[in-house]
Amino acid sequence: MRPERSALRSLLAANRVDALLVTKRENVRYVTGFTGSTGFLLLTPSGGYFITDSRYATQSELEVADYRVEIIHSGEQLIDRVARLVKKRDVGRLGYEPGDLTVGLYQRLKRGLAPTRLHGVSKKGVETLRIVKQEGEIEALTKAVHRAEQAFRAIRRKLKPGAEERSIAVAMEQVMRRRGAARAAFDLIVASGERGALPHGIAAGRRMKQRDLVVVDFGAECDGYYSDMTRTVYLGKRLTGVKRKIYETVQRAQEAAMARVRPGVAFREIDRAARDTIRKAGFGDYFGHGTGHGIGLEVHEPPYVGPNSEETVRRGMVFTVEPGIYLPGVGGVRIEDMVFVTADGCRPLTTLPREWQG
Ligand SMILES: [Mn+2]
Repeated sequence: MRPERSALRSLLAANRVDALLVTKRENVRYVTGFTGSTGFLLLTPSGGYFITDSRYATQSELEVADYRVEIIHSGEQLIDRVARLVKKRDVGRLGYEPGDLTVGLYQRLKRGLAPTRLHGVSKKGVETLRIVKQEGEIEALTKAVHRAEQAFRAIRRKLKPGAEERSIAVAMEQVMRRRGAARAAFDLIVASGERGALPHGIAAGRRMKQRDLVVVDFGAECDGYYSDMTRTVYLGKRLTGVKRKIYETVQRAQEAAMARVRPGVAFREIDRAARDTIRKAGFGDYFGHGTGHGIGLEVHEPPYVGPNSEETVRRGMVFTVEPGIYLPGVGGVRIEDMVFVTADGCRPLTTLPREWQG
């Protein structure tokens, strides 16, 4: 699953740096395979160094095959070793990740490295490589989807009047872990009744009532990769009135967005397909978030499916399509699936039915 050496060299060239300090955990994992929490990668055109502390000495020997492992001494900081390694080499311009490196570490690095120039790599960072998934990554994502879906199926019949949101969330997480997921992907959302109008209403102590719409937003982590999906269930025999209207509108918005997905299409257009459907139904003011986001080693990562996105769909990308309508005092509906871009369209990774009966 590691990126090609040539792709990494191109990354350095595109940023016009002689070396790149990778500190963001997911990026370090993506490039090196290291699954621990503490470790920096100093990437150079010919390879580079993986710097960690003694707790990870054995693990890094096992996981990090392509880089020279440097273990810091006690009392030494990772960033000091980075500075020493950079000084030993001919680095005129060193790239760093401004979205991840703390101001404190940046200042310490700058002091230790003068006259090497530091260059923040944001738009052309390791994330640009992660955006198109490789086969092994699709396998991990699919596994994460299945574990989460198993959890939803297991609790589906427990969604009924009297059930407590938090108990449902706990039960779901338990199923995921028992089936082999490392953990839930995030604080699971079980938002019933008027709480459903909070797009990120983390499960609380509310008990569900007859005729509630219940938004369940859930996901699992498997082998470092995440899943993220949402189903909305109605606790009643017949869905009528405004609740029916918002449910069917969200369904149509999602279908319209998914139908637009194919290589070469602008993400803005996919967002517009969903947004127009909702606006034309009269609920434009009640859909405040983007239509979707990439997912992989992070729950939210590029590409973003929103009105301001400048990205274009490419084969091999994986992202969510998740329009929603949130009516204060009434409740919310969101339907979220993960799709994988094929040569001429997309294939959902999620398999749960999209009906309000669940
Ligand atoms: Mn999502």
